[in-house]
Amino acid sequence: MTTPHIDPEYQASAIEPQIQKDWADRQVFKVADTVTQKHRYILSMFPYPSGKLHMGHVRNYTIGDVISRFYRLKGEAVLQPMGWDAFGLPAENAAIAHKVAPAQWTFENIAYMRDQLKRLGLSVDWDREFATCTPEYYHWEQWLFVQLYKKGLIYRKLSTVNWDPVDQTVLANEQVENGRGWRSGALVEKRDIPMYYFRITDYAQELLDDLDQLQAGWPQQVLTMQRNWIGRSQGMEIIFPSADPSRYADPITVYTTRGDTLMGASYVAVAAEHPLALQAAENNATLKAFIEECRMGSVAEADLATAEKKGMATGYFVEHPLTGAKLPVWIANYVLMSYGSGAVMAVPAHDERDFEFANKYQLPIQQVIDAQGAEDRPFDATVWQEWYGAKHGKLVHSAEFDGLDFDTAYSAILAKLEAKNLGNSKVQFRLRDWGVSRQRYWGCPIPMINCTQCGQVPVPEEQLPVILPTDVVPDGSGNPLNKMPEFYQTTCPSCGGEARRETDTLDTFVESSWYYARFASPDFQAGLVSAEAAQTWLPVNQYIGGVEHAILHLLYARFFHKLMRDEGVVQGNEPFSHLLTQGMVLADTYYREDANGKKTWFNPADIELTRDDKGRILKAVYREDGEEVVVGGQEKMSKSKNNGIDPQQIIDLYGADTARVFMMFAAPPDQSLEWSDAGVEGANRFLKRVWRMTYNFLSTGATQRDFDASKLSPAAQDLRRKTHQTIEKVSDDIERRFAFNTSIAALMELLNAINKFAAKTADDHAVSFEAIRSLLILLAPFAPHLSQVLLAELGLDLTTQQLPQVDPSALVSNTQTIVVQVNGKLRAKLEVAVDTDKDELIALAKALPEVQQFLTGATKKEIVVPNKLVNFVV
Ligand code: ANZ
Ligand code: ZN
Repeated sequence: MTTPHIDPEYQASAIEPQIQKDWADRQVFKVADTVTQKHRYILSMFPYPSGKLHMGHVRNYTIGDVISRFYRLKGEAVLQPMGWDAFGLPAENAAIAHKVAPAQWTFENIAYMRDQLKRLGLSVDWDREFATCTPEYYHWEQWLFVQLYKKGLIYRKLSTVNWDPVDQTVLANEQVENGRGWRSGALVEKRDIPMYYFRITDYAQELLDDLDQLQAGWPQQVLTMQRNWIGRSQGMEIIFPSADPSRYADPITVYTTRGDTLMGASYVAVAAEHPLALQAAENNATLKAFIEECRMGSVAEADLATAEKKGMATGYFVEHPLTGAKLPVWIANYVLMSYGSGAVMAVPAHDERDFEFANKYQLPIQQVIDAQGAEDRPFDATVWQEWYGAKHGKLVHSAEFDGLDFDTAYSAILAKLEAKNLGNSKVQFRLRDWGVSRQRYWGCPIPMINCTQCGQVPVPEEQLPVILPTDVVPDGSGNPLNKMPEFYQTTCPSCGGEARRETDTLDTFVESSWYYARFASPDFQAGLVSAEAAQTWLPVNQYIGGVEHAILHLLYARFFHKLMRDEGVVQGNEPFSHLLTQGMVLADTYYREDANGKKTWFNPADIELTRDDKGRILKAVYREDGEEVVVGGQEKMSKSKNNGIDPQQIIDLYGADTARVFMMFAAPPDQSLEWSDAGVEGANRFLKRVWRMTYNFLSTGATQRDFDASKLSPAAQDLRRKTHQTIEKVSDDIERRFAFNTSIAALMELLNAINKFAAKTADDHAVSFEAIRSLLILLAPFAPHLSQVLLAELGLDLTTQQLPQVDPSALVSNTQTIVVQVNGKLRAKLEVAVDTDKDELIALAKALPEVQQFLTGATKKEIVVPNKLVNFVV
């Protein structure tokens, strides 16, 4: 016996800091900007430095780390970086609340959270860390902005914002509460101010088409969300000439996907901002008031769809392009200025919104599509959808087009319109250009200069970056940059005259749209990313993050990749070849309700539970006052339900390895994970048992040694088989389907098998060694600290280990089951060695008591199918 020099008991707090220091000292996770060996880029969405880590972070970064460590074990060079999405509103809010500069607040948070991340034991190349709020980073964002502006891919136009008249500041949508400013409580007004826009619509078709390239690597659900957001629609533009050109010369163009219903158009509706509406309102105070009312309302599409339909006649008329009939033009609140041409041909019989509107204002409703079999029923407003159906069908009441089906009618009507120059085929996208100006301080300065002579002039490249002053404490009353002449006073690069620097900053989505590229060469001084580094590391092989970013962030990052590609900075069409969207982390909720129905939420950490023997909660008590609380069920961890569990507490109590194993074991990564104290304890127990088992093995003094696999005892062969089955399963589970939970379950089984195996001979110990070594290496992606310590005791350095290889011969089972029948009826089963000969099988079968009782008479025939069955015919 020998005494190992590790503790007999697993002490995470004693080993984790030591191992983390070792990784840092030896720079184990450092990779170069360019490598030639097989390599892989694994990226978890970088965090906003909000103050401290939450469980969602821990899950996200553990998933990325398990994948990174797995591929490192496969011998690949893995880039796993970490940084900070460091601009944004919370820093300004903190500044207002605590009178501390956003920069200081941000960097303090970063320091704290970096420490927390390091304590999770992530295999990150920390030399690549950056924060997006540093000039070294946003320099290149500004550079790209200038290039795109010069190319016409960025433009400036007026747009409507929420204006707080007391604070004299622009409010983000989430800062407006019930129509009032969140800080001042003043009634919010709408204002039109100039803003910069990225022409993302120029890329709409490509953003849609390239989703096909992601088919294999992205969740279907995310691809669908992207597709819907881009919203390609195939339709036609139809021109309705003015019926009275002396009053209004321009025709009205509408966009429709239902050209087949043209003969049922009974009025035309325009948006409140449509030029014709504005002209009609010039001498009409009621119309003017109505337009103003529409402008004040919500601009969210979802609200518009459900809002009560409202409208007013303009007094203008247009001509139907085919019949020449006079149709009235109405202003309607359900028509968006920002979609199509801001005008629709209304077909009340076949469009629900038009129908509601026509009923309300007594406008004609004309059926033009046949709804099978329902024609002769009288019209009934309450069942109109059933009556007409919104679907395609044969045309009726449509003159020459009667009887045609959708496709033929559509083409025939389009052809006729085209011949008259009153229509054309048209593709429309729901996607809008991306407005990026924010009237905020804590963001990347927009590199533009406003000159009264020359207009908008981009900052010359050699003057970049435009540096954001960092010693500023905003007080909530407008953008402080507007009060800093030292920032905004400048000269025009074009005429040399006095000019004013743009004080708006960029939407923080811009920083997160290209950070993945910067990580490939974070110190590169001559551009966004070096060509060689981009060539090596891009695209990201595996991106991991929350599904809440499934639309905007991913769309903007895909857009930026294409912009950078067209700028010659990166290659390829897409930034992320594979995407994993992690599920939410849920926890129990506890509350009390007062007489007014107001709920107070209690943190699970402050609740004492009494359970029955099946683990069901009998009673939940708030520790502070010993009184009961109501158990509210599992919900997403959030501030509003006060059910967040602080990862730090778990790490302090059990160690990072336990937290990691629990998270990976409790649920597949893309599904919700229910927090459970019992689960955490279970994970911890498992690691303790691994430690104990290894300790006991070390105590025997056995070491690695070769053995002849064919000469092992059956029990030793069984353990070998289990070992190699586990290697095969875990490798496959991780690589092919990210099934971390079943991988850990397999490792638990292997541990049991090792514990059950009573090693006696030197060969037995060698088989145990192989099993333990395999277990520890396979466990390393999940519990890297524990694995490294225990492997070191076995004389192995985890950081240079490779994934164990499956020995196919070890997988072959050396025994098998033989079915024993009497007169074709199953009577018993035999466990025998493979290829046991015929006579021995008969003898063994006959000896079985279950068989013997049927073999009383003479046996007529003995049938043996080798390796399968024995049948006695009596
Ligand atoms: C006539 C019609 C008849 C329509 C019918 C629908 C059903 P998607 O598929 O989303 O592109 N539309 C066009 N521009 C609009 C705007 N600015 N604001 C509100 N609605 C607008 O939808 C296209 C349909 O949305 C168009 O087809 C138009 O109504 C409406 F039985 O035209 B349809
Ligand atoms: Zn000028």
